[in-house]
Amino acid sequence: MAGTSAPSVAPTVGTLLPLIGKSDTKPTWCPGCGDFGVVAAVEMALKRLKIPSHQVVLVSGIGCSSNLPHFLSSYGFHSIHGRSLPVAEGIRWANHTLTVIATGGDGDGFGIGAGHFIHTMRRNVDMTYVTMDNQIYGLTTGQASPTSMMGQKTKSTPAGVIENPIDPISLALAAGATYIARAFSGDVKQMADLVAGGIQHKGFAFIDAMSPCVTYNKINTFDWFRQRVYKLENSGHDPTDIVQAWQRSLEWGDKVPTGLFYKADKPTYEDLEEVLTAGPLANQPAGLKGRESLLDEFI
Ligand SMILES: Cc1ncc(C[n+]2csc(CCOP(=O)(O)OP(=O)(O)O)c2C)c(N)n1
Ligand code: SF4
Ligand SMILES: [Mg+2]
Repeated sequence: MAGTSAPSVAPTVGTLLPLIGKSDTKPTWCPGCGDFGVVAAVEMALKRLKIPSHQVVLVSGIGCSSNLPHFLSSYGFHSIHGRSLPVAEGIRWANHTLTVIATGGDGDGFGIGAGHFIHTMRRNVDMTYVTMDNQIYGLTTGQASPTSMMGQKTKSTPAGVIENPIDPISLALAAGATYIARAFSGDVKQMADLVAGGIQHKGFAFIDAMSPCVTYNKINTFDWFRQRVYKLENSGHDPTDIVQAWQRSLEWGDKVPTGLFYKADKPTYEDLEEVLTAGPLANQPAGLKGRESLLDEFI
């Protein structure tokens, strides 16, 4: 797993602790897959913030994109399909001094994991979630996902998708995420800025990274996005105004906004959970009286 290999980055002066770098495991993604841009952006963001790699945990579900934690030198947890967020929340609550980043695909996060997505946002858990949204199930070879566009012909929809797609940005606004952004794998610098902003944000940060699947989605390609994307930061958008954020979130088609839609400062789950005021749970005494006999019984 990612955490077992030595980071390829030299320690920085001042921290004396290794920063994140590539692991010894090389990505098996198809050449040209958008996910290469996402792993590069996550690495850039963490390096820029100088967070030592042993304080970072990358958590994923299942999918091509969910292989990401293997490729960086932090701790990692490759969980099960749709469950990256509950696992990441558990890690955060066990030790809320760690930088926890959940990653995964659109199927993972907005299909099977949709319930977790909503509840993690309404709790405003202080963590970052980066979805690699290719609008398709890549790993299982090209079925429609919750973000596939109406009419798209896929392996599971030979006559075209007849369901309305989920808009992750509007969903995040409705559910209470406090940092909501869209990035594009064709602009790694902007994505790194947005991921770094999300990590620094106090609260649940969601970055929907449009990350084309070059093998199974022949519609939402790099060119499709390049012809449509424009940056919110260059358009007078005020991310503190939720009404403006709602209006921008409805734009999808001829124009696709990228950047920060919304940001708000609100108490986090960790702020409000009284038990955590005594420090990370991992450092608190377990307080299990008679645990020796319990262990005797089970070990
Ligand atoms: C409980 C469960 N249901 C279904 C699957 C099969 N499965 C694996 S990955 C996947 C979808 C992957 O799509 P996405 O999350 O968008 O990731 P991508 O491969 O596109 O990056 C599915 C349905 C599974 N592994 N576990
Ligand atoms: S199938 Fe698609 S999502 Fe999976 S690695 Fe290949 S290009 Fe990427
Ligand atoms: Mg996908």
